[in-house]
Amino acid sequence: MDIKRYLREKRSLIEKALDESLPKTKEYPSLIHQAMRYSLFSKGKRLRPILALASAEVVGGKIKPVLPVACALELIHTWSLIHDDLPSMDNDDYRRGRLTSHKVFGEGIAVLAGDALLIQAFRLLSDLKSREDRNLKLILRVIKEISEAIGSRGLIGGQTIDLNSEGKEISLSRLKYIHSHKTGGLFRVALRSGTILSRAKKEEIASLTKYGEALGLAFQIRDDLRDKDEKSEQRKKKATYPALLGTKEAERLARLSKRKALSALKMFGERGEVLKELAESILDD
Ligand code: GRG
Repeated sequence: MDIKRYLREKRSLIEKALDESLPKTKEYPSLIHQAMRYSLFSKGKRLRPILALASAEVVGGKIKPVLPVACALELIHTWSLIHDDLPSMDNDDYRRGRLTSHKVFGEGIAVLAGDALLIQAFRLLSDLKSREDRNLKLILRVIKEISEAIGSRGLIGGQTIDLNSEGKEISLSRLKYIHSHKTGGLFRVALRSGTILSRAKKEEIASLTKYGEALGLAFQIRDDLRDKDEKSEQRKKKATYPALLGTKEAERLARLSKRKALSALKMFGERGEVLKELAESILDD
């Protein structure tokens, strides 16, 4: 399968749907719409929406009913990045190859742009006019799972423990908690949303959940390994897999997680090929 072509096609679908999902820049108050679009349309890889669409295809579902959920996940991801970059969090000046939102628009507008993206995600998820009634229960289930993945028991919980661990030595289980909640949760729910909306069987949902969890962990360790030589003061305060386990052990854990992700695809046979290739391209080792 030609994964590069697959990614190009899916990205173009997603970009168009994302554009339609937000108010135009000119709409009053223009400043907030400008800030929302500035962060959303910088160079994101769109991994979470692609995973949601691919998971639907793997279980024989259609793309169209999953597209609003895929976009909502990207809006949510962008909210988390804007807020993660704020001076009170990671204090980063650059994101996705350009200045962070607060550097361009000021801290107040950056906070609001993140909030507005998060709220627009739920507006999109609950936009039922084009949906069939028989899907309503499934959509509610997906909204619930996404809320759980990003609330105080999910992403915000992970960020809380991360903030509270800065500059301290932490255990491996705490590090795992931080990353499975900060990063893993959105991967996991992306895979689950696509399969739930495609009316997949329980065993299929369970296997793709395992794939999402293992992929999320491997992705986080790879990201830590790539950043490990970065010397910023903020980065040095952070606990990472290579800092805690050493580079070799972190690499071993990343390989192990990748193998786990791939073995969760066994039951799908050839249909799982796209997720296999996606894992290879995301983890590129
Ligand atoms: C909501 C207050 C608040 C905080 C958010 C979850 C979180 C806390 C922050 C996530 C920020 C972060 C840097 C997480 C590490 C995972 C990671 C490498 C994210 C970047 O994901 P990519 O590579 O980014 O998919 P692109 O730009 O391609 O979308």
